[in-house]
Amino acid sequence: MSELTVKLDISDNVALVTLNRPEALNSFTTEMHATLVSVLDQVEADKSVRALVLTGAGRGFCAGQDLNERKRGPNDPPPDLSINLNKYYNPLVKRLYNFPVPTIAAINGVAAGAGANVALSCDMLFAARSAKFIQAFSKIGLSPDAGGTWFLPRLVGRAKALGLVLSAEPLSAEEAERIGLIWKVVDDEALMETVMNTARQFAQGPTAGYRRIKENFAVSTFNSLEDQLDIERDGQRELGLTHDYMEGTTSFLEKRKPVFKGE
Ligand code: LHQ
Repeated sequence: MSELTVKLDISDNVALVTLNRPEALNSFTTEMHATLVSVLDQVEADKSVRALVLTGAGRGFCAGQDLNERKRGPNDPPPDLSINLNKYYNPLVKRLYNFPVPTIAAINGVAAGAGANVALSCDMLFAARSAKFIQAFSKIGLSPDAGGTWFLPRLVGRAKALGLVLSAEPLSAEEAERIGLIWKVVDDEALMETVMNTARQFAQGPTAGYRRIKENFAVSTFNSLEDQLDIERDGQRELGLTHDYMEGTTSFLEKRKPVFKGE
């Protein structure tokens, strides 16, 4: 049987999701999208999972859309690219952005086009020192999709965002960290260990609190300070009733390590 185009390994309450078309730098085919949907369904249904890691097999993270699927003969009708975005990329980006547990992108190599922007929908990005980010869209006459025009200006400001998108120049991992596009750059050989250690820490952490952090950040983009203060208050009211808040404060006062249940 041929290898799955997306692999799933669950251990220590962490789901490791690996895009697995290394021969094409893990670019997205329709089949890979469909497999990823079913993998994420499996992860979400498994309540033992308290952190998710997304990475790529081989030397790339993801080169965006597989352009072989976009091949067109002179007599073919013009494509409607929105169909694919509607069906796959947009739901994927929304799903990762709102995923109920912390998500980490382990950028093991080049992340181009929609591949770069799918990574940006994760909560924390670690990149191997040799990795690169390329907003490749303008090279093929497109504008960024998969959330690029939303994430980029928010993360790095208009000047850098437009520069990256219009030039389609590769951005090194070190520069990506410097301008605030990612959390951390890590030596290539240490990437997966660093990421998995972080994910395992999340998986033993206060999962309900993490979920609320993500939710509050997501809505803050559109809120006034007044509204956001109310949302923070309502969140603390709920979190104050959790086991993990009680455990967090009690363990601090008892000078011991907390044992969180995630609820
Ligand atoms: C690929 C790809 C690829 C197929 C590498 N497809 N084979 C678009 C349209 C429709 C709707 C939805 O949204 C989108 C969003 C998008 O994502 S548009 C942007 C699509 N992506 C790109 O334009 C990037 C294309 N790839 C590249 O520019 C380079 O491959 C990069 C800079 C990523 C890496 O360069 P290298 O390290 O020099 O590797 P390579 O080019 O030699 O690639 C290795 C192999 O992977 C090669 O195959 P081969 O059989 O010759 O070894 C490539 O053809 C294949 N590959 N990207 N997107």
